[in-house]
Amino acid sequence: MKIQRIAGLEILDSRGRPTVAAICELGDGTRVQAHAPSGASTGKHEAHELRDGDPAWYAGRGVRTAVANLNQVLGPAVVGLNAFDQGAVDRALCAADGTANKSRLGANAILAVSCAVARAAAAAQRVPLWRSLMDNRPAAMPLPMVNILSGGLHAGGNIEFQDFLVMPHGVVGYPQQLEAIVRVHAMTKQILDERGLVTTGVADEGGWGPRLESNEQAIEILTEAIGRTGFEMSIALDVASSHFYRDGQYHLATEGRTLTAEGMADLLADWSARYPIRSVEDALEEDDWAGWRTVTQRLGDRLQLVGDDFFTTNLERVNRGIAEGCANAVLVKMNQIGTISETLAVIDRAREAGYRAVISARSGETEDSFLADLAVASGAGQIKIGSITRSERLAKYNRLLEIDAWEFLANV
Ligand code: 2PG
Ligand code: MG
Repeated sequence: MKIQRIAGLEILDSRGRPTVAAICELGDGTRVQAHAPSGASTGKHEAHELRDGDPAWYAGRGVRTAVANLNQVLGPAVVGLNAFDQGAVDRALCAADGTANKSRLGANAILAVSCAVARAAAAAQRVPLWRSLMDNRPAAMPLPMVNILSGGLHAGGNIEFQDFLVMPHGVVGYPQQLEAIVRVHAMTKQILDERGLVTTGVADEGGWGPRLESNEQAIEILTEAIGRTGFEMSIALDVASSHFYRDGQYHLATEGRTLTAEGMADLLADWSARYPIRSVEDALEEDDWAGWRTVTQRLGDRLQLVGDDFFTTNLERVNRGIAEGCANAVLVKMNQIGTISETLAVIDRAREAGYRAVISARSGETEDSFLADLAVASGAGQIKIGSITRSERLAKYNRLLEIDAWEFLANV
C-alpha cells in the first residue's frame, strides 16, 4: 500500500510545549496521525530533538523547523514507499537525515513520521496497531509501573529521586491492576493529608509532588500506602541520578549525603532490604560504566536494574551494557532513538540477552496512545507511562483497557 502524502504540524504537549504531529495518507484514503513526545530529564546520548531556538516563538521551544523538515524532506523521502514495509520506511527516514543522532532533520520529526506510517499500515489492513507491530513477537498485556510520587526535574527539585512508582505484580488482570493502583494513589494522598504534607496540583506526569524531607520519606509513604490497601505490590524507583551527579559523586542533599557509586549501591541495598523495592532505574550516572558494573554485581540478582539515560534505547549502548554486565533491563523510549524499527531492534536484543524491557512514555506527552500498542506488540512485559491522572497518561491506560477487553483475547 503506497504512502500518498505526509504532512507535519506544530501542536502542544502536556507541558504546553510545542511538539511535532505527522499525518500519513495512503493510496486507499486511509488517513491517520501520530505525535512525538518530549522528555525533561533527557539523557546525553539521546537522538536530537530539534527546536527552533527562536526566542520570539515559545521561548525558543518551537518546532517549526522540524515541521518544515518533515514537509520538505522526510515526506518526499517516503512518499511512494510501501507503508507495510516499516523497515524500508525507517531506513529512508534515517538516510534522509544522514547523521548518527538525527540532528539534521530532528528525531522529533522523524519519529512522528515513523509512527504515523505504522498506524496507517495497521488501519489499512483493518487490524489493531499492536497486531500489525508484533510480527513474531510474544504479544502480551504489560504490567503497569505507575508513578505515584514525583521528585527531581518533574516536581521542582523537591527531592532528588525522580519517580516513586508501584508495580501491582501480585494482582491478576490488567483492569484489576489499574483499580488497585488507583486505590494506592488515593491512599497516598490520604497519608500526605494526614501528615500535613502540602500537595497543591500534581507533578509533570500526574503524580503527587509534595514537599518532602527526603527520598526515603517518599519510599516510606509509598510502603505505608501499599500496606494499608493490602495489595501485593512492589515499589520501583527512577533515581535519574545523572541529574544529581557532579565531579564523580552523587549529591543527595535531602539525605545529607554525598556518595560514590559504591555508596549508592550500599544505599540501595539498605533500602531494598527495608522496603518492598523491586526495580531501580538509572541508579548510576549515564556514563558511569564502572559504577553500573558494581551495582549490577551487587544487586542484580534481587533487583531489576533499568537503564534509561544510561542506554537511551540505543542498540550500541545496550550491546556494550550486555557485554560488560551492566544493568539487567532496558527502558525503551521511542524518541530516544527516533524510529520504530530501531526501537523494536533494542527490545528484541534485550529479550535475546535475557534483559527485561520496560516501554516508557516521556514526561511531555500528548493524547497519542501508540505506546500502549507497542507495549502489547513487543511482549516487553512492562509499561511506564506516568500516573493515573491527566489525559495524556489515560489515553494509554485506557487504550490498554480497550485492547484487554476487545482485542487481545480475541486475537492471540
Ligand atoms: C524518565 C522519564 C519518564 P523524561 O526519566 O524515565 O519518567 O522522564 O521523559 O523527563 O526523561
Ligand atoms: Mg528515567
